[in-house]
Amino acid sequence: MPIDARRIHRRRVWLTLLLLSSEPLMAQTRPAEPNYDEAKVPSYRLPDPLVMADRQPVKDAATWRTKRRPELLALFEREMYGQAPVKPDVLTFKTLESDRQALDGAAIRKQVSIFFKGLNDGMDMVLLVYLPAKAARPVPVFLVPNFQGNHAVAHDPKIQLSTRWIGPNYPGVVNNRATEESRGAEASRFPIGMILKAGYGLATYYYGDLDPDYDDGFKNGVHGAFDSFERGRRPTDAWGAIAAWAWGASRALDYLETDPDVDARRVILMGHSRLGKTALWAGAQDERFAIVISNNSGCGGAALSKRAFGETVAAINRAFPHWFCANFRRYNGREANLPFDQHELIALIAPRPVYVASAVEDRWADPKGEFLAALGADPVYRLLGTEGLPVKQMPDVNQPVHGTIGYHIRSGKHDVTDYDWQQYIAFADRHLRSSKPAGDP
Ligand code: GTR
Repeated sequence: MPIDARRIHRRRVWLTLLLLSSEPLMAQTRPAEPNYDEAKVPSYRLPDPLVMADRQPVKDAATWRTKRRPELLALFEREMYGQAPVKPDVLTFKTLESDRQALDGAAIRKQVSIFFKGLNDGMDMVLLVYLPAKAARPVPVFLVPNFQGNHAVAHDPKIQLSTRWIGPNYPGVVNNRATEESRGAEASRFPIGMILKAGYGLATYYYGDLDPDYDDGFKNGVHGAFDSFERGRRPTDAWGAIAAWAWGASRALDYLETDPDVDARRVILMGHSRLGKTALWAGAQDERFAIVISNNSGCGGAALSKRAFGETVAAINRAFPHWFCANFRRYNGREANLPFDQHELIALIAPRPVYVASAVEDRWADPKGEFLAALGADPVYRLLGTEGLPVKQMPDVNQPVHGTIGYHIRSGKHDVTDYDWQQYIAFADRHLRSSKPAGDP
């Protein structure tokens, strides 16, 4: 064949291959209209958290603990979030800055680098900690990952400006880097004054310290640093970004355990939206967290997947292919095949107090699905001797319910508001103000 003809032939073959390969892909990725109609929610059966995979019933706390809980944990790990490495034994901490007169004397501030490989090699996360200056120490602490860098949680010029990649649409971010204009941009979600006044500390880390939130083929962040797979082939149950951000929450707690000003047995992990998903997964795995709070976490967080209301498994995997492990894609459009649902993720936190919060206008996150998942966890909480969720029906708007499972749906949109924080502080007071941390065996 003459060279030109060969070139044309090659191009034809290539085009045919491209068409063939992209067709199923296009069919799969064509955005489906989200369903917001209750009448169109598919009929589904929720798996019973108190029945083992081999259909044996779970009748006592010991069977839950030794058999069912590990079974469920492994299922979520394999099919959804992926497997994260264990705590590195070379973890080290370095206090970058501390001030016992911060925020006009109201707070102790600390900024601590947590080096994952024990080296100052860029593989670290920076934890920002504020503690009430006047409270009796050690104090309980809310640990809350942030979206825009530690400098964005308060108008405090002493907070180190993050130098990492940051999402492009945030205030003051230029070329995916923070500028001075970024300071305090996320402050409305971190009412530090309210938290300190209630006697709690706040610890926060930028989730992008663990893994930048875009699909980079798992080259950057902790994936790049820790992954070494046989022949470079990434297993279908390798950790996604949510698992990495959750792993960071546990590393933050590793540090907090060493801080004499902090009561590490009373650390409340709270996260919003994708970081609410993160909080639930971290809290499910790491039983050191005394309370776990999911704020508007939606699909892949507190909301039941099988309802396919608002954001669906296919929609989330399509928009964020790096969030979950590859196995989770098998359930795109096939929620009925999921051998678990998110009520069982919440149940993994039992008997420790857990709080699920929704917002009326946050239909994308399926508030009803979030409530039903909290309710679906209730039998496990009761088996373990707690009061579980004290209601069977979804409460009215702005009528919080605080059992061992807490729930509220507030008016307004997808966000974290002072109202939400008032509930979280009241919930934490209720469970942690006694001498013995709740859920302590
Ligand atoms: C949305 C996503 C949600 C939620 C949210 C957020 O785009 O579909 O699952 O995580 O982002 O994190 O703000």
